[in-house]
Amino acid sequence: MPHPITEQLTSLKAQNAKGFAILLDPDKVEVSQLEPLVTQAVHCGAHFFFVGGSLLTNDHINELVPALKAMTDIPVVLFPGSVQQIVPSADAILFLSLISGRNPDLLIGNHVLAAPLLRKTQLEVIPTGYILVDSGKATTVNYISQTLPIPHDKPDIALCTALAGEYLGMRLIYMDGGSGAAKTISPEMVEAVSQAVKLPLIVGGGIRSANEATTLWEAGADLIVIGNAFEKDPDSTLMEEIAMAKARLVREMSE
Ligand code: 1GP
Repeated sequence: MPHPITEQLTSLKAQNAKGFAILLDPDKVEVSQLEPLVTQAVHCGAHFFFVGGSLLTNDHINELVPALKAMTDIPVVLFPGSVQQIVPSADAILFLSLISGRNPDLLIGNHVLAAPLLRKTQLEVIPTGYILVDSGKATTVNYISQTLPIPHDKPDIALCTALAGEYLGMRLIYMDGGSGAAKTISPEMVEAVSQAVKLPLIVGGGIRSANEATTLWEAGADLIVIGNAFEKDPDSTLMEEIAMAKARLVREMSE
């Protein structure tokens, strides 16, 4: 079976191309609001839509994903908080192992429940080492996962965790401060991980400006993920600023 999304992420890393994904929380985004967002995402060259949440209070995800797919060729990647968030019409699913935690359900239990459902779909399943990092306040994902995030100032723990994920056969590492994190993951930690592992590195949580995005890209993130900041201010110029910062950085790095 082909792995186009994994290949896209691998080539982002290989070419030092940098990218950004837009995280949509199906509880907060209505299908009727999608059109301007999709237009802006296409204009700004967003690489992916990530869809999901650690706690969903309705089943809007089942409408949101097909609606997105009907509007755009930007790949839609499930970022699931639970087995209920498997939507076959998406392009891929991050098969998240919460390797910073010690909750067996999030290391293997939910995966066993999801496996027979995934088998019936064409979704590209991407084994992802998911690492939560303390980023200033308790986030929903910390509470719902009942796990302890890695302390913000302990890059060595993140490095060893990511490396273990690579040795276990993960295809991606996703370092997350959690949605609405008070501060982003530190560039020191991102740099330590990016220098140790060969896998594409996704970084998210609390990114609110083009400067923060640039700092994380420079530290070694291949793809950054932004949810809250785009959600809170859909008419702002942030997405445009992020796209320009990315273009500037890629130009500087190639000179
Ligand atoms: C959360 O990484 C994502 O899982 C994005 O976080 O909503 O804070 O941008 P924000």
